[in-house]
Amino acid sequence: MTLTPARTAATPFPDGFLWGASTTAHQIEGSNVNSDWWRKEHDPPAKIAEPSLDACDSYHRWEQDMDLLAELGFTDYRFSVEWARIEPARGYFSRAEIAHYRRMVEGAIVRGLRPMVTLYHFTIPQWFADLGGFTADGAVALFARYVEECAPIIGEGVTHVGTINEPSVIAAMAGLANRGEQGFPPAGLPFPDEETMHALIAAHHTTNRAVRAINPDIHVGWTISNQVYQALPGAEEVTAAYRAPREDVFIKAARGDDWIGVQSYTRTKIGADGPVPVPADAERTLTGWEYYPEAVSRAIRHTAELTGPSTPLIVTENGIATGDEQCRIDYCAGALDAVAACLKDGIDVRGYLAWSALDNYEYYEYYEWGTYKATFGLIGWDRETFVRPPEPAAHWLGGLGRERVLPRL
Ligand code: IFM
Repeated sequence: MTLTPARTAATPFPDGFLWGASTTAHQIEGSNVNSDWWRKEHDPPAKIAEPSLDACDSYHRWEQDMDLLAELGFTDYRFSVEWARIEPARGYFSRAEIAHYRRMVEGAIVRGLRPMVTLYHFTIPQWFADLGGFTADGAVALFARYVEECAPIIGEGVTHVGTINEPSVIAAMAGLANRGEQGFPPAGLPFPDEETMHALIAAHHTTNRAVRAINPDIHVGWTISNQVYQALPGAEEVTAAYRAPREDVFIKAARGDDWIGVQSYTRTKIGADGPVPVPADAERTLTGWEYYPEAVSRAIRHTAELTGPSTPLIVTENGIATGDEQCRIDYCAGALDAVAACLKDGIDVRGYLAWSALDNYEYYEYYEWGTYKATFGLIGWDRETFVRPPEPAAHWLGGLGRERVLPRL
């Protein structure tokens, strides 16, 4: 079955536009046993709905995944390398895991997929967590040493490297943990741990330089979660104050980078007393978020305002958790209309990578990762056999990549 969107294609991709899908190691590889998340998933007080276990076994099946993406028409693949595998014990770097990720980079290139590599996407080695994570003494230097050890993976043929994924969410989770709280509030993000925030910004700047030292031709950036905070009438100042430590500080830290990743899915309305929960009658996705395809355009415009014209933008995540394929196509078509409008307005958007290539270990309601029920995948998979059928949206989106056009407004 191939579903088609209501709109027809119109805007040509600019030259070199990245057209792909994103994943991350822990959410798809399976058995990430040396990571802090694996430990948390098996810790009853953490109340995680289900552990990640095998995930979709992409650690062993990455070639099939890349075959599918290339056959579908995508030209770019964003994936992460897993620090907990590469450095499972402090100072011990696994040559086998480094070779594994290098094979993935080369495997992408031979299939015509440009690899975009994330160095840190939410999971850290257990030994690093035990030290105290990013606020421990010497933490930034330890992260930088790991990045330097990734040189054989990213040194040749990798065009884009992302240092840290969604630092605002990491700082928010650290804030929750420090206060002994569990679960996100019903709207908005928890207040961040400010020490973690500053450490992550320092880690980004340090490793940005480290990656350039490995290969100055690599385009380095980081990828920022954008909650599309919208002020209700009269709440403009409250909104700006709410957003500043949760989002703007990380966007501003990207000034001067080669690019910044924009990641958005929904919006958050802010009233005089702070975030307003999504009304009960609003259309929601499987994560409980409001259905709001325009999010990406709001996120792009806000990011561009803060970084200025000299920092190109790439949509590094955008998509929807749904079991309804027509809904997935409609959401993506709406989002791409918005991207096309931003391009027409002269904003320097250099790519669109959908979240996610595969169904994966995800958010649930207002909690952190912990379920396979929130299906974001362009490609599904059977939990017994791991057989991976592409969804109709994958054929549609990949087809746009072949045509090199975006939907019309
Ligand atoms: O799955 C996550 C990803 O790890 C970070 N950005 C949001 C995605 C969708 O929930």
